[in-house]
Amino acid sequence: MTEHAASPRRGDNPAAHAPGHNTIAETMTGAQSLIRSLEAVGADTVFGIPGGAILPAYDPLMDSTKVRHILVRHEQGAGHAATGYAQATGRVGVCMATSGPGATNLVTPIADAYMDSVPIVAITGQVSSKAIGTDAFQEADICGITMPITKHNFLVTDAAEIPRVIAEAFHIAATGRPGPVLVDIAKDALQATTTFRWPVEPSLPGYRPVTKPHAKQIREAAKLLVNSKRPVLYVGGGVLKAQASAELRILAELTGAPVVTTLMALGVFPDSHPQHLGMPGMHGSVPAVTALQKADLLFTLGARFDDRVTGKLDSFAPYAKVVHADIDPAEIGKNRPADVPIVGDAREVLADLIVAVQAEFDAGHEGDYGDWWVKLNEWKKTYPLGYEPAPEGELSPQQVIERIGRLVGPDAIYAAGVGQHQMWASQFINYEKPASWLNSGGAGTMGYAVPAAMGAKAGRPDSAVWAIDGDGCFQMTNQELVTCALNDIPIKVAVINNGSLGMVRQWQTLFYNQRYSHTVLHAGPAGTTGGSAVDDGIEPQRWQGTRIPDFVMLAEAMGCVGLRCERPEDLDAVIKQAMEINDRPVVVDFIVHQDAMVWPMVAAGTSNDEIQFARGVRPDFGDDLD
Ligand SMILES: Cc1ncc(C[n+]2csc(CCOP(=O)(O)OP(=O)(O)O)c2C)c(N)n1
Repeated sequence: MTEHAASPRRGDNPAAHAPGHNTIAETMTGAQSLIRSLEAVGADTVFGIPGGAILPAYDPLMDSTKVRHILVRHEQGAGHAATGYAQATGRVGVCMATSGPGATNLVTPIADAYMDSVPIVAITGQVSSKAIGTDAFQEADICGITMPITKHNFLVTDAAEIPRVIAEAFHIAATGRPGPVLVDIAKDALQATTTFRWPVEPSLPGYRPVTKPHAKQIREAAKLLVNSKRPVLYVGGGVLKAQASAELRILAELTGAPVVTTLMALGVFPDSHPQHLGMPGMHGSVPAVTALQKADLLFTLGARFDDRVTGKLDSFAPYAKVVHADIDPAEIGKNRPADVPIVGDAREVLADLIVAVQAEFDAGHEGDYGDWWVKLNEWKKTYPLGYEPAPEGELSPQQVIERIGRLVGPDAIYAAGVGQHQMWASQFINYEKPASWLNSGGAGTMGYAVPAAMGAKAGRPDSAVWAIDGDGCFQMTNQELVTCALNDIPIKVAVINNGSLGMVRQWQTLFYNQRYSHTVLHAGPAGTTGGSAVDDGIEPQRWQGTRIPDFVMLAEAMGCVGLRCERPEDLDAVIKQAMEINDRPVVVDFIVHQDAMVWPMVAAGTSNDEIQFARGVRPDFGDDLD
């Protein structure tokens, strides 16, 4: 894996990776041409499962010394692994599947990557070109199906097109706003004899993402920033993807403005930095949420005013002017009008802003955020993130996650599932570095964590990779631990086992009168699975001793080490034990109490002003800034 070029990074022209730029023209099959093209663009890892239509491609894949194929257990795992690989490495992730059900199993991870702007290329086999449209065996119109969830997709029926399409697919995935690209190749195109030519000239008329921001807009933005009294740098995943954390830090420290990082941006600005207010949004910190509400300027960088951040849109940040910088012009003004729109790559935007702000300073215009910081520091002090201790003798899920973060440290990669554990992992682990936090933010895909962690570990084998998963999520994709065990991908999985679909249960507690309809996960004796109308206190006892599945046994059956931790006094020792095992994947079943809730919270559809610090506790800000 080390002796060949890495996969293309964002902005690269993949065709330029051809060795020495000497033109190659060799006769071979379309399938061989596909593998040669993947080698030429620098793809080093492909996650996939073969089947009839893609089978011709698997034959030359066997001989490739440059492309490592990892045989997953489910195509969904291949897709999330490609995403995790891409998020952890900054390179394009690749997954491969056969036609029909193989391809449709990729739909969820493709949609997921689309929502989170992750660059992946999905390659699918298609039935022979003459059979397309005949309802042939294992035929699915995967281009039609993925049209709205891919940045672009290709149907290839002519073998000669394969090198150009692969080069274009990688280029489109990685440049501009990154995203998933699907390449569907008919079986007869893979089998045909063709000429592999490289390098190829991508032919993408009309595709020219604007990366360089407009100088006038940059000057306007800098002026607004130095003239504002209550600015917030509202930072989203675009800054992470542009690999612009160094520039962000320079701008933040130059201006002294407070920073909030969204769920997709955690790690791009160190959590420990004194100017960091935390994460905004439904489960964001009180200082971050409130700072946006009270701000007079939202300085928005690579963020998209997602509804989980804005709460009720028409009451979001009512006093703020908006600077909105994004690589995708379609995002600007989509949810909130921008006073200063800036289209460009976040790294270039930030670099230009640093110069423009410095010019304002040199002209004697410096922002004074002193009064603002008095307020912000007061909120930070009064409303820190915290949690209620668990009942005596029980493990609190927040404490488990916090201790993992402390003991494992900021050099590791953490991948979360979706639910309460995801929010606690965003709140109680300190992210100090980019690409250390992977999660499914836009789609909220349960089952993301294990395969994404697998992909991250395959891409960065020297980093410790922990999946923080819920017991519900884990039951969706845990089979990829078999893949990990067989392919020397020793990830760690912390199952935060509260015996329920915790986040849904939390909403039932708060909004459905504690009627726990179908959120109890454990299968009790004599068919007590499914709906439990009220929490009568009987279910949890029945559940004791009837662990179905038993995650420790399940882990062992999949070739992993399975550990269990049930008592607070064992917590650190069990985490350390897991950290020391590096020859196999490890699963730790943390049995935590089931009634913990995620706070702070802005209930869906309500205003961010309604934020609750804890259940029924509204912060008191006074009204001096209103
Ligand atoms: C594929 C999918 N199905 C359903 C949901 C809805 N959902 C969101 S969170 C959640 C519960 C997750 O439970 P678990 O994995 O145990 O995590 P916890 O909330 O208990 O930490 C569910 C069902 C989803 N996000 N994704």
